[in-house]
Amino acid sequence: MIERLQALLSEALEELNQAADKKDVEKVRVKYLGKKGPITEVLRGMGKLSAEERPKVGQAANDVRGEIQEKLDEKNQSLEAEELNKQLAGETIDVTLPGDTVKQGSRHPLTAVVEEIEDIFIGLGFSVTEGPEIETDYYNFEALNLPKEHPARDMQDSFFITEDLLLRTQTSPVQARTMEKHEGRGPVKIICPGKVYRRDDDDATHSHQFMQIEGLYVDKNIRMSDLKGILEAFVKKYFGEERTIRLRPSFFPFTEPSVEVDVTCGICGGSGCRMCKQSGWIEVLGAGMVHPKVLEMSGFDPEEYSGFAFGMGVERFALLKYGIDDIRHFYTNDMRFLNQWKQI
Ligand code: 2U9
Repeated sequence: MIERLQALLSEALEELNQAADKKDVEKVRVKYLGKKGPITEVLRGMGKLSAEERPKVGQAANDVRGEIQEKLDEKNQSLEAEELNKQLAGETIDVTLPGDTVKQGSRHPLTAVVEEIEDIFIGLGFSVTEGPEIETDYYNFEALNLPKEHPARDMQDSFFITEDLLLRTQTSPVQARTMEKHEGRGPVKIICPGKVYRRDDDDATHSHQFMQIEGLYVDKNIRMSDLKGILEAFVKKYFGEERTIRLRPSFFPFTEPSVEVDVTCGICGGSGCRMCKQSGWIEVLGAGMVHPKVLEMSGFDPEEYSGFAFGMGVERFALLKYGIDDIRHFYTNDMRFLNQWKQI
């Protein structure tokens, strides 16, 4: 009986040696240790053995069963390790393969120009103030001396949301709100950048949505010469020291007197060319002394205080400085256009 058990052990170990995977190992287990296997059979037949033989055979059967089980476990472990190694070998990263390039974004050109202009005015002592793009009729029009019947309030020109709410047509309401907050005490020295909206057919030089920067300086004794000095300093810093400005009389409801501001042409230097329609000048800003009614409506005494204001379209400043031919480039997100602005 003991020899038979030894033979079974050798057979089982031999078969286990040949096992290629866990399924084969399981087959060996069922064959030798299963309920119908030869070792179970030996144990069942123990009753027929003599009292002397029984413990010896029992011990031997248990030993053989234990050893087979141990070898089965070992084999399973080594198969698992082999499998894992194979998987890891298949997953190794080839560090010599070319990587995926990370596409780096950049500031939108309009943002870059707004920040450039902001920096210049901060250098001239202005603070940057922002406000809502949805405005009330009062702040967008009334407080800026655009009374009810004024043509600029026409539904044809503005995007109204309700009878009283609209997308702001200029950033001036931010200045009106800021003046109100100052409760009649100067100075107010701010620039207000932001999106504005006007009903317009889009083309190379018009957009129904564009960026404005407006400025306001209210204090005692502010004069037209202060306005001219600030705008000249700004234009020289933005376009170049060789450029100069001139003021022409104009009209805006919120300023009196009002002016339009021209800069000497950057192409011909002022002698006249196609760019400036032979005039030597290019219009870039509107400005003026804040209308006494506007000061009064926002809580300032026009007898005590005066101020200047100005406004500019950011796209126009970007077009002129960087030689862009179509305002729509700023809004159509063509990567070939946007990628050219990484350096500014
Ligand atoms: C307050 C008082 C006065 C802002 C001003 C202009 C002249 C002007 C245009 C330039 C091109 C708008 O973007 S554009 O179409 N702006 O000409 N804006 S004075 O005057 C103000 C603003 C606020 C309280």
